[in-house]
Amino acid sequence: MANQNHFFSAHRLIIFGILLVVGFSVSEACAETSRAKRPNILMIAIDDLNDWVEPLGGHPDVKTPAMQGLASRGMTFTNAHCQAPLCNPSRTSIMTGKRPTSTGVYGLAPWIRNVPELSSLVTMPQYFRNHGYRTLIGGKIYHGGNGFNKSEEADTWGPRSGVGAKPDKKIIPPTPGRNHPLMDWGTFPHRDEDKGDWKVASWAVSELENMPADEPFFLSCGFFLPHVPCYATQKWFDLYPVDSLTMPPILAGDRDDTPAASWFIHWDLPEPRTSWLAKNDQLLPLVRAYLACVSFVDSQVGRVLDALEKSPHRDNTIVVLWSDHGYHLGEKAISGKNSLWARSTRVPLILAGPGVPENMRCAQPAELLDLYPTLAELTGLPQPAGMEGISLKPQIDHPKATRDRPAICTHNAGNHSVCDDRWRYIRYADGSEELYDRQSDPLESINLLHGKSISKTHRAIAQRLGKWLPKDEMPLAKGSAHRTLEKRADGFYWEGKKLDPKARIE
Ligand SMILES: [Ca+2]
Ligand SMILES: [Ca+2]
Repeated sequence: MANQNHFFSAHRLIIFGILLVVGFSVSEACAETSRAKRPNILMIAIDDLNDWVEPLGGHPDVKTPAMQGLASRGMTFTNAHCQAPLCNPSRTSIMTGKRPTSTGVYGLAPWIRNVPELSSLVTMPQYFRNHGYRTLIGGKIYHGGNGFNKSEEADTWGPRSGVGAKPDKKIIPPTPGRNHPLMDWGTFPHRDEDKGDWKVASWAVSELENMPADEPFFLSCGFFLPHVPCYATQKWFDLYPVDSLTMPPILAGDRDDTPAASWFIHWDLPEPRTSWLAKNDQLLPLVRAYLACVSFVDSQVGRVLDALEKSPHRDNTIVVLWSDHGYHLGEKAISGKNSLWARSTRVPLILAGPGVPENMRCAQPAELLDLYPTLAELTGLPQPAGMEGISLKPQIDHPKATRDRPAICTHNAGNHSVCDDRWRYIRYADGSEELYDRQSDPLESINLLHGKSISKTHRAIAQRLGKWLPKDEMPLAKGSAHRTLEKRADGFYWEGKKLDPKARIE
């Protein structure tokens, strides 16, 4: 019996051991499979691209076949808005999942790692790297580069973004202020291959062609155009003949019903105002150059998407395309960004790939900071901690389902727009307000809160949307600079200097 017992024990031990080994390798294999099977992410960011893309129909002449192709195989959010109408705060918000009002990053500086309270925020690529993704960043994803420890932000870095080939001197006449070198547009003899965005696209193509198959990847590819200077080669200008070019609707006196604070939020900028563009015959050349650059950058998006299509990753990669904010081309008396109207806040946001239906559109409000939690959900990862956006998965599954939460855009503390599926409510730091019915007034030209007889209905709508305004706003983070505006007890301060409330506005 003793022997038998011993035999049985040994036998059991062996079986147990075999089970352990088998069990271990099965669970290892499962972990490996699920890791390898997690969808990859290809994130394409575009700088200063407004809704002048085919999927959003913001300009009738625009030609963006690559973005249209992406839209046809995915979901276009037609009512998506940035959280700040400026590079650094918008990108900081997208990549950290936090609002500018929570980080205090409102200006072109600081970079989050230079702010002690923000330095340990886990950005989107870091989150995916922590979950086994190989992370790659090329071109313009973040705005600032000072204090950058590249290896902490991503595994692999591609080329920096940039203009690339430039003309010997500026093409347009000297612009107001300090004749900023970036304020330029037009064409001159050069090759597409010599542009910064061409190099960024080539890098992304090569990475896609050589991507290891055994781990999921998060590839971020950021294009610079149509950010100024809007240089493109002649062939892109030829797409937009001068004689038949459609000019954007620029309504005379459109700002007669907007408060002074609407000017203070973009007070002293290198981007010329419409009065200067008109006086210098630069309105049409700017519109044409911007369109040419949009089409050129679309062609670079196309090169990257083609490479994905030809790769073994085509069926297992989520593609997301966004722009950091919009751009005015003469509308509401300005060029540039830094406003709280649709021209500045409305952005392309397109998702495609596993878990996203083809050729769908969603008109519910969406925010760019929703991307981080959305991509976590679409890849089956746990929700990251501290997210202020919410996953867009409910809209992806049911595009017509109402989303209660509006899209909020902030330009320096106290100045916000709140956008639902019909209205836009704006409140500035001095309490002045605007309300637009985007259904009957898509150009947002009639401020329904202007004048003496404001309807009770409009007042009630403003009150309802006003409840969404951010509370407990952070003041400017340490190291804030450029395009900052503060409302102090004695008035507005632009970049630290007090504004004359009666200053002449042109
Ligand atoms: Ca930008
Ligand atoms: Ca107006």
